[in-house]
Amino acid sequence: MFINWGLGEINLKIVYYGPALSGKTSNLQYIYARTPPHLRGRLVSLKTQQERTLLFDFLQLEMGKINNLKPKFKLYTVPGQAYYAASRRLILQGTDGVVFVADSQAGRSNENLESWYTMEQHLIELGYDIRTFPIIVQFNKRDLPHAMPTRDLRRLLHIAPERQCYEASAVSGLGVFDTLKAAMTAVVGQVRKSA
Ligand SMILES: Nc1nc2c(ncn2[C@@H]2O[C@H](COP(=O)(O)OP(=O)(O)OP(=O)(O)O)[C@@H](O)[C@H]2O)c(=O)[nH]1
Ligand SMILES: [Mg+2]
Repeated sequence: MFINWGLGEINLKIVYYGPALSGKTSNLQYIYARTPPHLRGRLVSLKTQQERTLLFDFLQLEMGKINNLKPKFKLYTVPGQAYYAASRRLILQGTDGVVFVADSQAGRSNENLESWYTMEQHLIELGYDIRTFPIIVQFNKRDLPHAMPTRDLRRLLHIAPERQCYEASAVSGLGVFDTLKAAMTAVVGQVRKSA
């Protein structure tokens, strides 16, 4: 979080994290396409020729005022491919919340699990208390025939029963804004608590 008192702005960072090809970039692309231009900046995507995220995607959104401060949400994605671990850790630095985008396909269990644990590891190393830190879980690719039942996904990732998870299909947009709203609410709630 960064407050610019001069401009009356509060900057909040949310990182979309998850395994390779789970749909992180697709979330940001859908949000960008469906947000009125005066509320959003450019979608910046640093990507490979094969449309894979190389470093990150970035999108800034503006919202109504909170306590007389105008919130600006900076949304980032991490690159999911295994060898970009250092970039993922770097991008998590200073974040106010995370959206974990899991791939619902049964064949992606190991990748989901590995990504979940390395995310927790990075957050702990960066000094976050993962028991209270806002982590919103999205089960993406619900439209695919081999999507696992959500209760199995919850069990796989050891997700506590009280944690709400969002089903999504990022290409069609199903659940994308529900996930985003939950993340924004959680992040703002956390800031209010610490203020
Ligand atoms: N059927 C289906 N395909 C999806 C969905 N979300 C994303 N995809 C597809 O999955 C592929 C990967 O999506 P991306 O959004 O680029 O995935 P990513 O998580 O950003 O991948 P990395 O940048 O490599 O980490 C693309 O071909 C998307 O069109 C979904 O909900 N359903
Ligand atoms: Mg990507």
